[in-house]
Amino acid sequence: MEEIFEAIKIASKEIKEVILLGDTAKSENENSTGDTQLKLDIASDIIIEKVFKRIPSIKEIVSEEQESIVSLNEDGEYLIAYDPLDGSSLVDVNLSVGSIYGIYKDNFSAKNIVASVYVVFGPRVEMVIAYENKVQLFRLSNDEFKYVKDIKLNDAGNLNATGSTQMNWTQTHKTLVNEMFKDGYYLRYSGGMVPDLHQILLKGGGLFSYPGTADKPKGKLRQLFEVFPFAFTYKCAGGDAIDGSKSIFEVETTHIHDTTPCFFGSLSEINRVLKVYSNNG
Ligand code: P6P
Repeated sequence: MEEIFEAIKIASKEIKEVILLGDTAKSENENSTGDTQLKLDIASDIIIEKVFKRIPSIKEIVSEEQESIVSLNEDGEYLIAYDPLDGSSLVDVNLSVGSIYGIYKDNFSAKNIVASVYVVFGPRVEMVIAYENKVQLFRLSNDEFKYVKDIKLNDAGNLNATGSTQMNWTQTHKTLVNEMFKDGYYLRYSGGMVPDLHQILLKGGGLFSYPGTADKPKGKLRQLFEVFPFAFTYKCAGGDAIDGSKSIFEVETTHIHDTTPCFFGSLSEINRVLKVYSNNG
């Protein structure tokens, strides 16, 4: 497992340079979920696949930017699903973006995730590893990722990251969000999943929601590449993640690019979601 973390560090240093110098124009391609790919997405994907190909313990990889699974080593132990540069269009407006990695055993499913890593490319480059019930923060300094601290969520926080378009929210979701703001929560939402979830973790608590909506009943965020890795991180940090009614770890995957409604947070906020969503049907 350590060799995978080291490979992600190597890839992240290269991706940092691509972000600084790279071409942020749109490519001619679309990914498997219809998003127009930026040249940054494709460049980041190539960097990550290149470093993963050198690791014998990796059996398969699948990228959000590619249609299908890539087999690497028949006797490999781990399967990795990754989003090479989530929110990449935010680079154009100089906001933070990130890479997300879910590391699985046996098959790509919520119950089989064994580690997660994400990297935030912002004013600083930071990497968070969730493994063996620990969440550890590393920061890039003088070309080396240095350990900073362990991350733990409090029971409750005061940040509220409200994803998707409000006009498409259900009445239940509107009730949840409005009640939180009435209780004094602060709106903190950049449109980048990685920095938005990173902020809640570092500030000790709150809620990030990307619910099912009228236009996207199954949500927008992808199970394998985005939701399961962050659910694992939040769980290891003492919080939790649900789809509105049940644990994210009970969500079934039928296709590698499936999405799911998702709520990540400290325990108090997750319990609030369960209460509002169960009371309002
Ligand atoms: P919306 C970025 O495109 C992304 O996939 C996530 O990083 C982010 O949380 C979400 O979409 C933002 O979506 O609909 O709120 O703009």
